[in-house]
Amino acid sequence: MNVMLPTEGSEALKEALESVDRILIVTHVSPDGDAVGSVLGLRGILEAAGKRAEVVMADDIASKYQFLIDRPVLHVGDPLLSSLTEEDLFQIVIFVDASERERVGSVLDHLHMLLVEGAPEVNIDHHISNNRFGDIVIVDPERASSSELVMRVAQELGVELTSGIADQLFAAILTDTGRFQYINTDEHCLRAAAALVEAGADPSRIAQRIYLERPVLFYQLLGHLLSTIELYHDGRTCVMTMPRELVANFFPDGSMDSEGIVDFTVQMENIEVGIFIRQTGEGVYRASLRSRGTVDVQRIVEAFSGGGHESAAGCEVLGSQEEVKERIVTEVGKWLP
Ligand SMILES: [Mn+2]
Repeated sequence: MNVMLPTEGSEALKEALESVDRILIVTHVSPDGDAVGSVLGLRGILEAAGKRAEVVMADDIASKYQFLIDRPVLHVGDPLLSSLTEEDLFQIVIFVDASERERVGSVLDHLHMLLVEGAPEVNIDHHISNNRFGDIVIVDPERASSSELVMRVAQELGVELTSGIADQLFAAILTDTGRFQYINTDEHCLRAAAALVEAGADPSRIAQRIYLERPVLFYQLLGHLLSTIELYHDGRTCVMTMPRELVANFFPDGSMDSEGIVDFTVQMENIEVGIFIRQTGEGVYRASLRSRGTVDVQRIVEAFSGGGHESAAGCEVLGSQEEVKERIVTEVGKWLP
């Protein structure tokens, strides 16, 4: 099949969806709350519109988001996927919350086996760094989360949100705005959140499941991490580091979830930029940056080929811990007012 494609917007998507029955949904590696909530919500919306939709991911969904899963997602190599017949192949693929195709990781290499030839690619995202790949592009960097764009799709299709879908989409907004605290928190995402609560989302339950059920060990480790805090640039830049050996002491099974730790680096007086550096491999470090608003950290990580948003961004840097720290701190210094 060959869908003729207008290029921009949810109307184009609606048109394309009219001629397909089987839809594949993919998102970025290490899926965060926005990725998980948005793909699950989108799957539910498409199913409500009478389509068959499946989510395929490179990585597992973190345990704190698993309460959002109404039906399992698929992974590359799942028997169900390797046994697809010609008639089962997906007719369109929707990338969600991925600033470029490569962000979906190993799923990308398998797409050709899952899709009919010429299947259009849809790009739904809110990263300013999105490279506008795909045949149908629904990219709006003004939105705080991808889930708000998924809500637009629901509207376009005339699908009414169930409380389950509302929970998924609410979790996405909640996490991508840092619980409505990051500078991307605006009237649009708050209105979207209100609409989701009206549709049955339960904000308190969602927040409790995501933020208030971390293992005690996490907080014991956090105590050590807080003591690694160093300040630079007259106390306007905060750096926290997480050595791999320390993590291994507390979580020898590798189940450590470091999401959200970076937020502690911007919770002190006078801080403009917070940096959290963790080792991910031999001589490989992952840095997460947060801004309180005066500095655009997505511009800072560009120097290291990273990506993200104005107030939250990340990158990978090679070297020793000291070298990595120094390079990033120096780069931050160039952008501080
Ligand atoms: Mn997002």
